[in-house]
Amino acid sequence: MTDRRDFLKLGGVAAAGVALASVAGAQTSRPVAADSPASHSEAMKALIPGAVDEAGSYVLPPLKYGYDALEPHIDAQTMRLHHDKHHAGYVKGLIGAEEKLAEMRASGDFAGIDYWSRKSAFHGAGHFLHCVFWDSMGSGGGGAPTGALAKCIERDFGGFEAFKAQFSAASKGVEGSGWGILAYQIAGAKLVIQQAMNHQLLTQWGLVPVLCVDVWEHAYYLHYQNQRAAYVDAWWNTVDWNRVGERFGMLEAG
Ligand code: MN3
Repeated sequence: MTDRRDFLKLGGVAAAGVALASVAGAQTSRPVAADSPASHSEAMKALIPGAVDEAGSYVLPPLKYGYDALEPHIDAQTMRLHHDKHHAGYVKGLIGAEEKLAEMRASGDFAGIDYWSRKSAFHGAGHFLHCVFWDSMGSGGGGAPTGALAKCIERDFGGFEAFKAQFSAASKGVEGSGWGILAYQIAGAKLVIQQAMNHQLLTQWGLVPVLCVDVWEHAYYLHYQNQRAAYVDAWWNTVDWNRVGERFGMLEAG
């Protein structure tokens, strides 16, 4: 019991330190390993843009464009509900799951481990994918990628049209709620397309999402009703290939 109290006390001190650093306006209050340059840490964080604040706490990143910026392809009301309510719910859920896991470690009582591990995976994957989703879109989007990303798509899928056909088919075909995801596979240093059910099921390990489309009904039902395919076809017009290419460039450089 003494060990546990000491642990909690230490944890409290560490938490207070982080809070004080945040109040003082420190750029980075999360310690960085001595052999890990801060620039590397920032680059890694940028892969899932806006997912955490300067203190390393999960936050809902603001949209970088207006709610109506993606019209007529994605309507403003859908964007407002999707971002402000649905995505916010995943952030709250992830924070709550991690708090519960910390409570379990502190108490030594892991009776709820299955439930809270599942919640952590669900809400965490949901939070991270939405960060990439918002960041990959913009007004005046569409077209095709250029540069290194275009070359990699050519190499790994046999051309942009073949890639687009597979990505569209995968996204339209997700059973129930989920995502179509273009991801960088670390093991093979190549691009792969995945179907995720919910946010976290059916994907390989060691993938970093580069571009993804949300095919949960909350992403399209107000405007497209049951026509998911029409939504996916229209969604291509929102893709900000410059941003997607920048994200791919960070991975390729790593
Ligand atoms: Mn969603």
